[in-house]
Amino acid sequence: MRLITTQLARKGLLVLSRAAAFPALLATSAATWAAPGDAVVDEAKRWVVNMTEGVTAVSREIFDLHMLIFWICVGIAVVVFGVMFWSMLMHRKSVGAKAASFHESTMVEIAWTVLPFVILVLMAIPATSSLIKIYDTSEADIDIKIVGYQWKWQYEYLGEDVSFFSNLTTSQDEIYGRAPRGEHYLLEVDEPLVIPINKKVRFLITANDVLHAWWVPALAVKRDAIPGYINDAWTIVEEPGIYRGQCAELCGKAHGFMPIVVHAMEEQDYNDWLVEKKKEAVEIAKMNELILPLDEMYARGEEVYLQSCAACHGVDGKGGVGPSMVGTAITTGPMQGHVDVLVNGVQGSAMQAFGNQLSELDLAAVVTYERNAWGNNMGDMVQAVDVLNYKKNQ
Ligand code: HEC
Ligand SMILES: [Cu+2]
Repeated sequence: MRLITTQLARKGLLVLSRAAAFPALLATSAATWAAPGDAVVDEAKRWVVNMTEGVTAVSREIFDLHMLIFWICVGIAVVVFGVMFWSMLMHRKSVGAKAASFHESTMVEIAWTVLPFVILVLMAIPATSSLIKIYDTSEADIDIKIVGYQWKWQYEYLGEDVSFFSNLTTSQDEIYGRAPRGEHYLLEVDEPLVIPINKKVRFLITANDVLHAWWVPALAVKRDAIPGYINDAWTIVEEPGIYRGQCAELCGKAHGFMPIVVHAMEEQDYNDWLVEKKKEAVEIAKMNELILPLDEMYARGEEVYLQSCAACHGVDGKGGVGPSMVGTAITTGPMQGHVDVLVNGVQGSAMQAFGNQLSELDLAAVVTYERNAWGNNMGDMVQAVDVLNYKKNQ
């Protein structure tokens, strides 16, 4: 009996220590010191000690749970250390204390098995109820598919024909210390995810290449993005504002360079934005019919290159993760092959297919740029319509 209770007691303690770790795990999803939304906490408060409360009912609930468990832990610590220090002080040898000679008290062993168990169950009740809420993605007003790429995010508004990529806009100069860092260093993008406030937005999260994780602390949303799987999460933001986050799964060289920016706005503003976005898509389609002169294609191509390619092929085209673009068989070879690499990528390498990521015009521009930049001086060019035809005929 005694042996059994001792073992039980050990297990009890083990379970208790696990239980203590559990809220901490939960907490990371709402967490902490990374990048709270601008509307709630200004950047100066970025490194405060405690978690931020966030801006949704769920994030506040996770925060409250975190505080509750924290105070339970504090209570346990006070009692345990209190008894320990009191015993050491009051029963020390110099005041003539005599050690008791009993061994293995069944009463005590049962108590320290049952007590942690009860505490554990009490902690599990609110934790489970929060978990159930976090995972209840039913009855959403808006569905947004989020796809992680090396190294950017794509947002697709399901049923709305609106889809775009969100790229880091922090300049290479800031990154390499040639310019002072801006306020939102590495937490700024060209196109934020836009959502309306007070609507249930469901995120369907997946990845195109390797594991990523979509994490916005202020919304208490953190979900793995896994190729071939779709994970879901949801949020209802109550306050308009800009909330920032990051990829939270080590995904390669530029893992730290694929931030998330969520712009929550009034429903009317959101609807206006959506209409504007749809118009833009029509305009892009129209632009694909344009025939532009070389200098315009070159200038546009340079922009595209710096935004989408320079991270791997280098600002100067001399390479990095990807090979040099200077005078290669592709960049100074037949046009067809060059367009093919861009549209279809190179299977099994970091060179992804840009066919669906960039407009035909941008694809044509970047090919034109590469063929004429860095002394490649081919003097030739591709137009959007050529890329369009290439796509159609393959
Ligand atoms: C994630 C890193 C990455 C990004 C971003 C990237 N590339 Fe690449 N690229 C590569 C790698 C790696 C290769 C080599 C593929 C192989 O052959 O194995 C490559 C190959 C190429 C080639 C063929 C090179 C040759 O001469 O053999 C071209 C052309 C090219 N990329 C253009 C681009 C352009 C234009 C962009 C931007 C729209 C771009 N790449 C974006 C990694 C990247
Ligand atoms: Cu990532």
